Amino acid sequence: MTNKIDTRVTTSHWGAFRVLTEGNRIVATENFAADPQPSRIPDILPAAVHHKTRIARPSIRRGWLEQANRARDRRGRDDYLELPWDEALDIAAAELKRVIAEHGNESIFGGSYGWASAGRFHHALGQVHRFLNVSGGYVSSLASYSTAAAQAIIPHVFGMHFLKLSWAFQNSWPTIAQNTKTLVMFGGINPKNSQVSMGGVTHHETDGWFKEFDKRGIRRINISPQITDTPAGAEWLAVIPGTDTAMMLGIAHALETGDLVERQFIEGYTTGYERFRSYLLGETDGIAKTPAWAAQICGIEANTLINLAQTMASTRTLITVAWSLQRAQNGEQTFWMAATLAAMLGQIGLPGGGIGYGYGAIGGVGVSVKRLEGLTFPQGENPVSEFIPVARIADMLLNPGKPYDFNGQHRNYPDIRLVYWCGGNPFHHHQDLNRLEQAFCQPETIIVHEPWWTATAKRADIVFPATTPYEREDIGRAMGDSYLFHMPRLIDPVGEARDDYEIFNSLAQRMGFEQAFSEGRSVDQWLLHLYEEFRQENLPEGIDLPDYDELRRRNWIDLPVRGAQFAPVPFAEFRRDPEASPLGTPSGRIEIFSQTIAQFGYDECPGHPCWHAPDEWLGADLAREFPLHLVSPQPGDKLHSQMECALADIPGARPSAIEINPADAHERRLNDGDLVKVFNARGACRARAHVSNDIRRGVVALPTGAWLDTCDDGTDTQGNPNILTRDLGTSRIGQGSSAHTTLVEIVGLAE
Ligand SMILES: Nc1nc2c(c(=O)[nH]1)N[C@H]1C(S)=C(S)[C@@H](COP(=O)(O)OP(=O)(O)OC[C@H]3O[C@@H](n4cnc5c(=O)[nH]c(N)nc54)[C@H](O)[C@@H]3O)O[C@H]1N2
Ligand SMILES: Nc1nc2c(c(=O)[nH]1)N[C@H]1C(S)=C(S)[C@@H](COP(=O)(O)OP(=O)(O)OC[C@H]3O[C@@H](n4cnc5c(=O)[nH]c(N)nc54)[C@H](O)[C@@H]3O)O[C@H]1N2
Ligand SMILES: [Mo]
Repeated sequence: MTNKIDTRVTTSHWGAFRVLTEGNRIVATENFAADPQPSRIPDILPAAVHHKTRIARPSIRRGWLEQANRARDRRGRDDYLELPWDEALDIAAAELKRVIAEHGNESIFGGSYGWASAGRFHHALGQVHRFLNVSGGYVSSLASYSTAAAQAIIPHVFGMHFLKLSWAFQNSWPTIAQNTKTLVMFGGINPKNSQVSMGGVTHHETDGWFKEFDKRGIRRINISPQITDTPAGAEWLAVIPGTDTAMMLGIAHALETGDLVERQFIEGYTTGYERFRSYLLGETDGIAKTPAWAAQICGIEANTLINLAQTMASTRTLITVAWSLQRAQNGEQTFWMAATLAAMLGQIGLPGGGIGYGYGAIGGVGVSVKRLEGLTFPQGENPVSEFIPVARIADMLLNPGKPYDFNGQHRNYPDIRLVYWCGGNPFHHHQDLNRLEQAFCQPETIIVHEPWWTATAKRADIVFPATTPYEREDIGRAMGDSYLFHMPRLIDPVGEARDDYEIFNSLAQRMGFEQAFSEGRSVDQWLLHLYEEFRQENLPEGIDLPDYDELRRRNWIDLPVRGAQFAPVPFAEFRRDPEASPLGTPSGRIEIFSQTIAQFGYDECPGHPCWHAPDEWLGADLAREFPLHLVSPQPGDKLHSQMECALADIPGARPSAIEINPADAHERRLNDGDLVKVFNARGACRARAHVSNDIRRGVVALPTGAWLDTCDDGTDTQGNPNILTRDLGTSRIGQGSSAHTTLVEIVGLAE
């Protein structure tokens, strides 16, 4: 050990940064020089990596090991025995073999949702999926918590995968700056969120682009319950949460009746407008979706909606929708209705016009970077075809065999005996955590790999301590980013932590399929192999990458894949010639009416976008008992629940702050900084009141990310909103998370 300070650059979901190490400790981090607006998330990293909540050794839950029925209901309340690696691996391998022999691989849930860490080889999800695939397969999960509803609806409307649309069919920031005159942002565009991107974002550009929009006089309209959802200077329409579809219908009505609809676009590029129009005008249900009708639902005045319709029709307008809007009941309709509104304006396919989803949600959206494929740890094929829509985890565990509908399919939940989680934190990310708690009592065995004692690790039977990216070597690269990183091993593993790869390799050895899992390669050999493959694949593209040793020496390289030529105007070819470049929908056009969806026969959707009042919103009967709408956005100071332990140590930082309007605070005799209890029929958590005019009356915002920690009466002491949220699918179309459809009440607590 020396006292010399070493510095190397690494990357992460929140971008690149320089790490200062002293011997085996990370002592500080510094900005990456080329990043115009570096994230502050790395500030907490030194404390988090060496935190006392790191899992030191393999641990097995006492009740699971010692009791005949495995004391399944003691999960979360049991203590752990620390075992030597070999013993713990023997036990885990024997248990996996037993479950496979007795119940088959279709009784193992390996969906294992989560963001894990950046790094192409050590990506925890790729590791667990490959391992379970070679073991004979597993029940997987489909889509993501982020965009499950969008992933179901967008293919019906635009005929392509939502992720393809997100990456390759969006106006780039420069195109917007040069062409857009009105930027209408449902849910805002928040630089707090574009701090991160899956795998990394090296240049944080969002704030910079908004300064540019301001300079160019682009009108910016933030439609959101929180003014802070868009950089300062935008107009704010403080919409009632869950009502954007109604608001869009009101605008659509003003377009239709004001003769502002681009009929040529509707006729040449869309199908089903007439069916939708009948609904819009109230011919089908007797309710005309007028601006006045919309106003009493969404809380924005009718005149404002009419003016907005006129502005949108008379200027180059880009409508953007935040992902959060589809993490709500019938979130599919919001995304579909936004597309319909854009189609009515007829600017889809024009530079800076049309529709865009997820700007600001993550850093990679809107950048002009060629998206390179490759550099992924191969996962192999899953011999088990069974899956669940990702957010239906508690439903699945609680209801084996029970039927449910999903995107036109009738399905049944599988009977799960063993859950394997690696790289995610369901006791942070899932809704209605009291219900998940019950669900987690069902399986015979739960295995988790984690660096930290998260709420999920504390509910597992077998816990393997995993390394963080700073304790292993990897290669970093992300979609929408031009950089390629060598991620050096900066310190030795903390405690007895091992890489996920090594853990799986040891299990595979004990289970008799080591060769199939590792292909005989060490970590170093895999890195070299994956890199060389990537290098060869890119040669014909004219991208000449240095060899691996040279990449290691240079630490990072900026690839020549950034520039306007890599960001064509979305739907321009379709607009030029819809016959020659049809969309992938049944009609080849944008489907405002979808026969496919109509045939599902779901009463929540007749086949065109429509408004249904959600079960929980400010206009619901339930609002008499629970009069505040809870939104639970992503935290600005970290990524989800990652490294929360370091933030929670800051005096006064926990429980988390809940933003509340002064009028709502006054009614409850609350002052800024007061300790409060947030509750509804599902559960309760503590929080600290942050009284602010930045949030609409009747709405409160509590970010995600606190580590669930319940006291004796079941109240979470840290401020995790998911003890309050509802665990019902968005609709039968997408079955996504509907976290934002939640009503609560707040009372002050004595300290
Ligand atoms: N109420 C509400 N809930 C939400 C949302 C919301 O808007 N509102 N948003 C949802 C969304 S969009 C998402 S994406 C989810 C996010 O939910 P998650 O993705 O589950 O959240 P993370 O905290 O990123 O969890 C990753 C876990 O992996 C661990 N980890 C990191 N690196 C490694 C590694 O190398 N190996 C192993 N084995 N583990 C590692 C981390 O310590 C962490 O515990 O939350 C969802 N939940
Ligand atoms: N710093 C940081 N950045 C992140 C993440 C993180 O954990 N930390 N997570 C990343 C991930 S996994 C994802 S999926 C994205 C998520 O990106 P988004 O889904 O876009 O972001 P959220 O922060 O969940 O929500 C954005 C805003 O939507 C508003 N909102 C909520 N409900 C409604 C509504 O009904 N109508 C309207 N108009 N507005 C509403 C809320 O005020 C909220 O602040 O963020 C990514 N970026
Ligand atoms: Mo997400």
